[in-house]
Amino acid sequence: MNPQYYMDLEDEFGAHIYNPLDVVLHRGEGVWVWDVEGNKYLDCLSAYSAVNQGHCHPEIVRTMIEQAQTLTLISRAFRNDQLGLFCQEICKLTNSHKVLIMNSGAEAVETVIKAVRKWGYKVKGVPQDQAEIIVCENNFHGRTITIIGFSTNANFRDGFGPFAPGFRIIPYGNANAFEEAITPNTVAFLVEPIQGEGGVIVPPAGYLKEVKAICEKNNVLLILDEIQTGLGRTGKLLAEEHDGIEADLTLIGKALSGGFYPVSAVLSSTEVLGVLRPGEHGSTFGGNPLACAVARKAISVLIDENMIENSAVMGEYFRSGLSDIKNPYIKEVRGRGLLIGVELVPEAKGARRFCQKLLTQGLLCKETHENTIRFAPPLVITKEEIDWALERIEPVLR
Ligand code: IF1
Repeated sequence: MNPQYYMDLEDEFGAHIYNPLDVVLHRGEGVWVWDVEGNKYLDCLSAYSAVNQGHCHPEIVRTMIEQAQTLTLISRAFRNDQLGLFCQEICKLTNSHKVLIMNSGAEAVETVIKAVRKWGYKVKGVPQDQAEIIVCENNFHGRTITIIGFSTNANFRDGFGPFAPGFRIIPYGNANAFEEAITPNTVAFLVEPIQGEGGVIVPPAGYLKEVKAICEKNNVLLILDEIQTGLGRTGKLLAEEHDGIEADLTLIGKALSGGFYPVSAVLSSTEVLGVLRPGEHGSTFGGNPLACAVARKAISVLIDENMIENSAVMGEYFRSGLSDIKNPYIKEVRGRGLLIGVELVPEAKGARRFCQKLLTQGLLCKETHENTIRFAPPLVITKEEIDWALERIEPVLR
């Protein structure tokens, strides 16, 4: 069928919560996707970094089919033979002692808010219901009421109040502002190592290291939201490695399942996650055998096929290729690994029209924060595929 048929159906029966580009996709393989008319595109968004392993990775497909024919969901009222193996593997990989498995990224964020508040009351001695969590301007941590309550983006929060109290907003990238915002009731600092939706904002070198030291001095927990930056996206398993630190709690999601299934996780220690007792948290699908089997395989192909190293090398190559484009429209090329933002000057009149033009040239990109084009292809991308992309990006930006 022609794409208009699908677009009309979606527009008539689907809630209009997105403003998608007019392309109807049908199939994906590696970095490539095809629309319903057979046109081929290089995916430079990777479903917002949920498809780091490439579309429909054959190994994960095989594992998903096998597990789906064996056991998918039996609730946490009983144990299953995939959860313990997944918990051990993900803890060992990230040097964590305890992990709590959830489904969406926002659920992991909501979970960590519950855990650090309870830690504040039970361990730090903060008075009941007085816990404060510090967050940054331009943050993106999900779409639930609690989370949009501390968003600074009017689009994400207008019309959805009233919101949950207990959050304090500071500028991103400024360790002094963080130290000044701490009170005796502060239990945690929730921050992205690189602000994805905020426009691929990389903080000053050493920011996270400074922040970690301030946390330790003030008995405040550092929560790094690595749901977008984690699992190889920035050229390291976790973006925190660029600063040589370990967060007290780390959130991962998206590519944790290779884009096959919603799986998220809160990685931490016994001291913090130990404050949650049986019956105090949970979810129908959290930690189910299908999710765990898929996630185990998604992690193992990420490591075995050397995708993290490839992200570092190809990210460098892609960023330098973009920086070589001499064009008055380009204000800055920034990012780490294969999380790249090309910020355009205001005279370029916004990034969306370039994404529309790139679409006609066979590239799928998404603007972030009106003036920045985000380039985040799957981590399996090759040098030849980047050259193919650059050959098309350069004339469009001219
Ligand atoms: C949408 C943005 C990206 C995230 C970080 C938590 C979550 C996300 C750092 C929540 C999710 C997604 C959500 C999706 C678009 C996309 C997005 F534009 F919204 F902000 F990537 F930048 N922490 N980001 O990036 O995870 O509940 O979605 O599984 O909502 O439009 P989720």
